[in-house]
Amino acid sequence: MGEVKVIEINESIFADNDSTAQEIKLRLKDQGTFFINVMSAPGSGKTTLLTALINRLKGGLSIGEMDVDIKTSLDAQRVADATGVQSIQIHNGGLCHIDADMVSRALKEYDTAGLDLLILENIGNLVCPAEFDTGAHKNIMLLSVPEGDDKPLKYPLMFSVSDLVLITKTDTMDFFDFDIELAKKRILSLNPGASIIPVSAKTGEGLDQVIEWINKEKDKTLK
Ligand SMILES: Nc1nc2c(ncn2[C@@H]2O[C@H](COP(=O)(O)OP(=O)(O)O)[C@@H](O)[C@H]2O)c(=O)[nH]1
Ligand SMILES: [Mg+2]
Repeated sequence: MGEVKVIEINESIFADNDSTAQEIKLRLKDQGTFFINVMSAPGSGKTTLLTALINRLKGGLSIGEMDVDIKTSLDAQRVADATGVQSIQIHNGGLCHIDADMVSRALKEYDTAGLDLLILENIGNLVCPAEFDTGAHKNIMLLSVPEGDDKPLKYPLMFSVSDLVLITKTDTMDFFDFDIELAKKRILSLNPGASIIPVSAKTGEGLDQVIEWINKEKDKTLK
């Protein structure tokens, strides 16, 4: 079992989140690291999907992962064990978000030099994480089929700040009244520029498209 480093990061005392976020974006861009922030409600499939994506991407890219949770190192350990990439666990002192200053402090203890791709699995929550720029170049969110197609109406900010919305667990579509066209319409009415990809970590549906999106956005960001 790989050993996972745990970093305790408590609430930021700095109000100026956006300038810290800009510094992170520039610093990582300068060193050639594309940084993505992955958000969703608990249980919508972040760790499972990231593990599947990292296993497909790691042949061509050097990848690092950071997991934020209130307690346990379970997710970082799952990713490290299933992919072999370096994964660290951030404990954020019980908050429902992670902000740019907290990311910046975590990055002081995580040597990201040489990484092509850095992935942040944010804390499971559809409200707080959307309010804080983490310094990631792009935001990705997951909406799983069992959560329902009304979530864009209930949590509009999360859908508005996400560059890519993944509709996950599409293999369960037959068991839920999830109208995918209505979900897409609701997402696009909040965020006309969003990319939307239906995926299933179970069947592999959509994974190639997600990888294509990541590679394209990485090249655009780092050029
Ligand atoms: N049917 C199905 N279940 C999934 C899929 N992805 C994840 N799950 C299950 O959903 C649960 C939560 O997944 P997890 O990756 O821990 O979600 P997280 O809390 O967002 O990181 C687990 O029981 C997974 O096995 C999927 O594509 N299809
Ligand atoms: Mg998880």
